[in-house]
Formats: sequence, structure tokens, C-alpha cells
Amino acid sequence: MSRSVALVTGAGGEMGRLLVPALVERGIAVVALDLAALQPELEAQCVASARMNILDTAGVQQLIRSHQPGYVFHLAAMLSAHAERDPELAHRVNVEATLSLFTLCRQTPVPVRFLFPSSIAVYGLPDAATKTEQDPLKEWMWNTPTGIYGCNKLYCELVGTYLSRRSRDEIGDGFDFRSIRFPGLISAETLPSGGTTDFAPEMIHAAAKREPYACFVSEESRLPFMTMPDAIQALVTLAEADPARLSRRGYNIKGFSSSAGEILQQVRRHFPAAEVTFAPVETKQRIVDSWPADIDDSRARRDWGLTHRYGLAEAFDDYLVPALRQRYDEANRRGPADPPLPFPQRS
Ligand code: VAH
Repeated sequence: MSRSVALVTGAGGEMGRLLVPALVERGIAVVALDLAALQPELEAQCVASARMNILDTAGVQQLIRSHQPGYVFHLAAMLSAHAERDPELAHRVNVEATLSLFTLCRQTPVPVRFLFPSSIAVYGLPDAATKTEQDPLKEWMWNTPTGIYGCNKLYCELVGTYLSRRSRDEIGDGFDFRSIRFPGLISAETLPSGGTTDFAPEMIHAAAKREPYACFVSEESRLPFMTMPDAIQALVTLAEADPARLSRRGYNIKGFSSSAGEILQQVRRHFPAAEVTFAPVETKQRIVDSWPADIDDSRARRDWGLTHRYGLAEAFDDYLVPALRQRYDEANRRGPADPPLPFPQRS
């Protein structure tokens, strides 16, 4: 291995594309797994890559046996909106594949740190009025998800935490589970697909592309968010953290808490001609109304030194707008005859 090899599932997705280079920069050899073919420049950074369904247990077992990773970053998942459309498939992808990966990791002779991207979807407020009354939620509050994706994530967190504790106290198989409850993530590199927080990145990318956008939640809808570079930094920092400092196995993190309207104000500051309307879709609005407006991430800051670089305004000024202008202004100059930009279309 050991801790110099990392298996990254869902390596070609939004997070994987930035996580892989961040691991390589730290001298960690990456073994990538994804349902779709990796972009050639991403694949070139990995010591091995497999185009494989995460439900192919025999294939995943073979990959783990051959490379014996000391880290597993299990990013492959079906996001919330897709999961609501097919809860049974969501259970298989988000729960069964994760539990089977737990088992495979516990069977390897090397200790494994298992990094799991959980989500603020594990929280479930009964309605928008209750949501508005809350102070920023601590990790133990309102663990009553209303959507299947939140149920999937919460269950995996609980089982991962249980196995980690048993491993430490009784079995000694070296299984060390750590998870982050990610807020909505905003990347300048890619657009997400299948999530409920997607309205924020979609609005920003549409404005930069000079395209109109109909936002699927109301202007007042408030959620915690973070930029993708801050999220990747947090994941890597938690992976490297001294286990003795971890007072729990699942942590809140955030960059800022903003309403859709506040995000639009930032969009208009940089793209005054942006054409944005609000056309809430009931199923998605209901999910957003059940997720917290804000979360308390003080434990992550205290236990393993979480920091973030970008608040809302800095995210636009110093990260999103410069990167998006470069990307889309060039595309706009090239004109409509060019092929569309390669956003991932994944579940
Ligand atoms: C989703 N972006 O919308 C994901 C996330 C905070 C929720 O896990 O499904």
C-alpha cells in the first residue's frame, strides 16, 4: 500500500476531477473507478483506472486486491433528485454498493481510511417555517431525512461509524471511517447533474454563458454552500487527520449560507444582463425546504482544522467569475458552430 495508494470511486465526477489531482500532488497514487470513461488528462494522472459499475462487486474486489489502497474515497453516488425518481436503484447504488465496499475494505490486510461524502440531505425539517426558525444545525440535530438520498447517506454514515468503532475496540481490522456532510457544492469546472442544490451552479454557469435560466426553487430558498476547491481541501484534510483528534465520524462543513435570491444578486453584480426567473418545481422545493438553511461546522474546525477560503462574494470574485469568463468567453467567441462543452451527464 499503503497510505500511498488511494482508490477513488466516481473519479470522473464533479468532485473526483479535482480530488484526483489534489491526491497526486500529495504523492498519493490514484486508482480510479468510474462508470464512464475518464477524460484522458485525468486518466493520465492515475496509476490505474477501471471503467466499472460500482455494483460490480467482483470487479471492485479485484481492484482492491490488486492495489491494496490505504485510502478509499467513495464518491460514486446517485444524487438527490435522481434518487427520488428511482428510490430502489438509489438504495442499490448508494447503500448496497457502499456496504459491500466496507466489507471489501475490512477484508484487506492493510488498514483503510474510508472517506465518505455524506450530505446535508441527512437532515430533515418538516417544513419551511420550522427550517426558518432554526439556529445553524449541529450534527446530532434533526437526523430525520425526508428524501431517499438523505436516508441512504445517513444509514451509511451510521454503519460506517459503527464498523469503525468495532474495528478500534474489538476486531482490529484497521477500518477507519470518516465522513463529511457536504453542503451544495459549486464548481467552475463542471455542472452537477441529478442534485437538488444544482440550481446555484446552473444559474451561475447560465449567466456566464449568456443563457436565460429558470430557477427551480423560490428566491427565498436558503441553503449552505461551498466552492468545490474548498470542499476538496476539506476532504483531503480530514483524510490526513490524526484519528485521536476526531470526536465523531461525520462532520458538517460549509463556506457560506445563501438564498437563491442572494446568489442571483452576486450573479447580477458580475453579469448585469443575466436573465433569471424563478419557477419552483414542487418536488424539488419540498426537498430544499426540508434541508437546513445553515449548519454549525465548529466541530470540524476544532477537531481537524477545517478552514475555507471563499465566502459568497469571494467565491464569485476570486474563483467562479474569473474561471467562468475564461471558459465561456472563449466559447462565445468561437460561436455556435462549436460542440457543446463537455459537462458530465451522470447519475
Ligand atoms: C444534491 N448536491 O443536491 C447534492 C447534495 C447537499 C445535497 O448532497 O443532491
